[in-house]
Amino acid sequence: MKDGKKVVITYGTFDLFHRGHYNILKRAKEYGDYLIVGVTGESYDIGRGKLSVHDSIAERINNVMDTGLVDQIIIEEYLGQKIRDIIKYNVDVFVIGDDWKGKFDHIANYCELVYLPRTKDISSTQLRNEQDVRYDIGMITDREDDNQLTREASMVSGFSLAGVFAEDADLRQRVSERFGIPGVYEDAQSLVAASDIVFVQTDIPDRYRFIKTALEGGKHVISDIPFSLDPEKHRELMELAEEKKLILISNMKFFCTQVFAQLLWHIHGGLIGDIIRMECSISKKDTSIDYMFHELAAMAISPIVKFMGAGYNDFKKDLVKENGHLEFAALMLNYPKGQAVINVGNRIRVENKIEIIGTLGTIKLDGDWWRGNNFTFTSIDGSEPKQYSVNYGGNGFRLLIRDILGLIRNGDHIYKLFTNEELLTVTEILEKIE
Ligand code: C2G
Repeated sequence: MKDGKKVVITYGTFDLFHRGHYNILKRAKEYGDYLIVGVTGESYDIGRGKLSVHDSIAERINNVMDTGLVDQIIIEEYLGQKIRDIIKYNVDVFVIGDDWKGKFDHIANYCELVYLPRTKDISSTQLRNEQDVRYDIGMITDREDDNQLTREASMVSGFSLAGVFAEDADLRQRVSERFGIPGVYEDAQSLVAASDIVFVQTDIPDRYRFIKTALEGGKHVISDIPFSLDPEKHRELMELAEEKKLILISNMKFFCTQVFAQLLWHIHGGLIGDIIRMECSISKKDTSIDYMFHELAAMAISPIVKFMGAGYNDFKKDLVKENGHLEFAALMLNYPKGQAVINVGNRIRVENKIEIIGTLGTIKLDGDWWRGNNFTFTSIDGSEPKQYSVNYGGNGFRLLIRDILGLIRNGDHIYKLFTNEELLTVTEILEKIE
């Protein structure tokens, strides 16, 4: 395609298509004869932290097409694709809004570069904020070191921070000031009343009662795991959430990642065959708190239960204690067809990893596997190992919030990717450790 025509290209998400989008397409077209528009793909947007896109890619493409200004649509799938597109489509002019001024200057090495002024007083973000029902998240905490809620909040539109409650009055004040959380509440009930979703971030012994308070107050709950060390209490919370049709979701961001979805597909889709052995290891240094051990263990047992199920035949453990404190545990679960090994180190270092050996291939996640950034698949057919990686930015809390908003908007309360039944199995295994 060229035939003496001057080719112009521009890019965008074009969510909730508005006059700002129309204007830039119209002015872009004036720079040439043939207009190509790169519409961002969903993975690409997630990768660059745009998690709140409303319209599907099909809707966004249709809206761009309906302007009648566009000659060709392409999908932008990865960072850096623009240069390849400019060469591939023999582009003469690259046009983009001046909100990107300075960021794309290197494009001038490949074609003419034009920054056009943005249309004032309109944006997709503003439209999303006007359209979306907002949900308030309140935090019940007993620590001030972890700021995942406020840090990640701004990445997903549709929710805001309701406030904070901590039993220690000084602490709640400090957390509010330090992280800019607006409301400070003097009791858990008032915080619950002011929230739509309650994030329980306390040590294990306090979780059960705070989760219960939130559910009894009719609010959705996010909590670190385990919810309780007592499976009966876990069950009680689960039943309460079910009865009230409320979301009770674990703060296991791993299950919200694309990497996890791909793993699930490989494993449950039979691509690695039957699992012969799965090993999951985790350790953190400087964890002086005793129940941190159970927290780490719960994290490491969760993927085992997810991929291998609850149907194990027997359980073995090997524990190392120092002055009565659990420092290391190797847990072994024998399944009818395979074996799972879980290594948990508290202060004692074990290499963080997940390794899944199947009859047809092996999957490995090295390092901080719970972040769900990458894995390697090696087939027994001798072909080159395949690397899968996805970057989403942040620690994943934004992905969890996105999934919760999805559930709420669909009028659903069950998180199918990791259910509370599955987590109950994890709690039951934890109970066997000591
Ligand atoms: N735009 C505009 N005026 C507005 C809003 C947006 O001129 N009020 C322009 C933007 O500057 C951009 C285009 O419309 O050139 C599409 O905007 P978005 O959908 O917000 O896309 P964006 O995130 O800017 O993606 O690879 C993607 C591109 O880098 C741009």
